[in-house]
Amino acid sequence: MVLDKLGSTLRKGVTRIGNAIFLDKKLLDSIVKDIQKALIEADVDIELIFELTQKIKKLGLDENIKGIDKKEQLVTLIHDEIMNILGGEAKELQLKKKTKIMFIGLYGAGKTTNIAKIGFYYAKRGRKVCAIGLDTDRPAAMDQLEQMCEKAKIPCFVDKKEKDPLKIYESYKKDLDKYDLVLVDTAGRDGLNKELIAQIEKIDKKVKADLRLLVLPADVGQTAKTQATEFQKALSIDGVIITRMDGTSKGGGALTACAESKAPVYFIGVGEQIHEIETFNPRNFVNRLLGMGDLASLLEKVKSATDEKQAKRIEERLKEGKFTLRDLAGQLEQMNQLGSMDKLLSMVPGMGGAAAKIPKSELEKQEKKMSQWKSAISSMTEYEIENPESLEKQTSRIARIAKGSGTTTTEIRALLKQYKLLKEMMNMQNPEKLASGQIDKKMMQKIAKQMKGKVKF
Ligand SMILES: Nc1nc2c(ncn2[C@@H]2O[C@H](COP(=O)(O)OP(=O)(O)OP(=O)(O)O)[C@@H](O)[C@H]2O)c(=O)[nH]1
Ligand SMILES: [Mg+2]
Repeated sequence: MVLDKLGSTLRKGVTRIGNAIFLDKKLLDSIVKDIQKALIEADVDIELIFELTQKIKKLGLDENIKGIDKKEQLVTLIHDEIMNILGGEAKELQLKKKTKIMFIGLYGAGKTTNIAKIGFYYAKRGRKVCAIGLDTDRPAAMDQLEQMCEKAKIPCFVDKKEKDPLKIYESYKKDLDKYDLVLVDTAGRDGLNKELIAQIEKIDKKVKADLRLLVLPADVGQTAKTQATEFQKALSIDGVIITRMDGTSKGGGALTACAESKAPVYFIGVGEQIHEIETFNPRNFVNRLLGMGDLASLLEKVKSATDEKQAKRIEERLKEGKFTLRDLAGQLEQMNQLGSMDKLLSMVPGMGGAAAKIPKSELEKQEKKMSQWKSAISSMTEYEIENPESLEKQTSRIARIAKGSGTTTTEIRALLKQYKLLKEMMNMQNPEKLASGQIDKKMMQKIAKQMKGKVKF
């Protein structure tokens, strides 16, 4: 997927918001910092990033909004703001029954390739498409268009000898009338200069294109703003195709820059193959970046990851400095609802990073162990649950619990060991520090090591 780094950071941010027990300033700062870094890497304008993250912080720190409401509003804000900087609500490219599209852009932007891609795209959707080559500047331009159109299986009109694009057009005019979508290839330049403007205007006077689409490569990043604005001023373009989104991390910059210069992006190129083109719609794009079909299902996920009562309870427990097997069981329960071990780890502030380093097979093994531990806990007496230390060296009690829960004494001991470790962790941290995700590094390493199975249970 394009912009996958930005996507994974945003998904992580949203997940951390959903899973957070304490959504405080430190946690928020750390999420905002990650989002900022990812947006900078995607080459998004620093001012846009600043505005966006200020909004997240302002809402995040608003004392009047609490709990799940705040989580929902934050996720909605991130979703909507990213969608807005990508261009907001957008319409699909509207084609008339008969449409001529002229492709405009600098050298190597992707005009010729995208004529074939878009031709292929619309031909598949039932349009009668053809292409015409009017790039008489570059020697191999006609051959390239021919080859590309052959791949797309669309007819293509070229003249390898004629040097006047207007004459080429005139000679095929009657043929072109038979098609309902005509794609016009034009020559590029190193930069937008008077000569290119004059040439395009001259061709367009003849062709009378319904749409002029600017082709921009994604690797220009946010400088796309200058290009889009200049082309818009000089040639009144109707929209943009951003190509090579697959080969750069700067695509975010190109997309947001076009949105800023009010040039709608209609398509993005995501690979060299003929079918590797996608219609661009900011809403769908952001939904995909966030890893969800739509905002509603994203919010649903955030809601189901939130157990307000559980969070309150743990918060109180931590403040009291208490942590019993019941709390551990509660966490296991919540983890089971969420469905995976890494969620449990990310619920413990500061543990998200450790979870990411654990291989999946190991997590599955741990999940199985967790379910055994859960049945072990349910075979204990109230007193044992509240005071797990009382079980230490009590071989007969441990054997009873093992038997009652269909596990082994080794597993019960492992559970007690894990509990001790977690308790140690809780005790070592003051609650504020823990809430902000500042878990002692050594302790985190110790837990991560155990989870990795280096310490045998
Ligand atoms: N990876 C990748 N490569 C692309 C994409 N779109 C175009 N390209 C490549 O970009 C290069 C330039 O594309 P062209 O279509 O020749 O560009 P042009 O604008 O017609 O260039 P000129 O005719 O020289 O002005 C080619 O090697 C294409 O294969 C894309 O979406 N992804
Ligand atoms: Mg070309």
